[in-house]
Amino acid sequence: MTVRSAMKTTLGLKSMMLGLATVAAMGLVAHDAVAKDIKTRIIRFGYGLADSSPTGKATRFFAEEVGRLSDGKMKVKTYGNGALGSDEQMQNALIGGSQEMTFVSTAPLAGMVKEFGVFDLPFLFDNEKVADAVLDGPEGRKLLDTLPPKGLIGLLYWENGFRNITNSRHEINKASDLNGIKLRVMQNQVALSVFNGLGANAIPMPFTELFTALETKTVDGQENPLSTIQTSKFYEVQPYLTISNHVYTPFVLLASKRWWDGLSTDEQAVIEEAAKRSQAFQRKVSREGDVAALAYLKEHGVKVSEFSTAEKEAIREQLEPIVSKLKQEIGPETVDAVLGAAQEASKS
Ligand code: TK8
Repeated sequence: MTVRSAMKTTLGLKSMMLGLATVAAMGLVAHDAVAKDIKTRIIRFGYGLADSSPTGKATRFFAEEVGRLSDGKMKVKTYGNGALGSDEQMQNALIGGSQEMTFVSTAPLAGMVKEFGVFDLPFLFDNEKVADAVLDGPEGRKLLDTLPPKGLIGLLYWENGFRNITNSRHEINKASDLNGIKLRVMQNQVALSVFNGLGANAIPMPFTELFTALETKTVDGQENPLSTIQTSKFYEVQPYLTISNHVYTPFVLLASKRWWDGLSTDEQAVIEEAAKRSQAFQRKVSREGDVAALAYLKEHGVKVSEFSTAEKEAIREQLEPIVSKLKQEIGPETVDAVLGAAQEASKS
């Protein structure tokens, strides 16, 4: 064998070895990637608001924190715009274990735990500071602790916010202007009773059906925080807005208990820490979003009116008999405890 051909043979052997090593390495990488993918825990997080809503942004913030805190081992996939269903449907999906996380308004939770209906009582909280103090305090925690037996983990509260009325019929400057208005309300008895008590024709409906119902005039109006009125585009079919701030609705950040119980303590700690870090961010963008939304709605031709302080006082009096009846249905101890905590927080 000449030197030249020997060299050729050696080179051939080397490139074959190199090829084999590359294939093996690729196999390892592929195996590792597959293994990593199997090891990566995927968390399906659905919600009803628009992706562009402040709370949509907060959900992505939460997802980033989970990825960071778990070194990529836990991945939150977010699905906004009601893609995974209404609040009620997602609550049931978590209970069944076919979805891992969501945030829902407390109103749909009242269908499972009647005490959550306390948050649909009008003028419960004077401002966000009072709301934060009550929700993050013992009374808020007591309500979250009612959820595990129902198959849900209530991690903590986010903010939906102070609700305002929109409609397509005429200006609403006082409660009596609600007479004959077909008003969509969230699906619980308290919201229904309050608006029927004010003279509206209250129609309970899932949030996912609301825009179409407004567009087709199946309902004349609805009530939601300003950033929702903007980002869910209700203003496109609702020329009249009344700043009423009649109810403060919390969101509850929920996890499926069936899923949660299968997590390691480290994984649970990641979710809890990410939830804590996202709460301050969510409340901040929620409040900034409401201020920006009011300017946006005015710029887009929405006619804005407002309930005066005297009108709000008159509404409180008008609703007094209904509220005292609802208090018995919700649970008088809970109502008194939450009211007491709100009065305490208002003093500081
Ligand atoms: C969004 C709902 C919404 C609520 C409603 O999923 O139903 O009107 O205010 O924010 O939870």
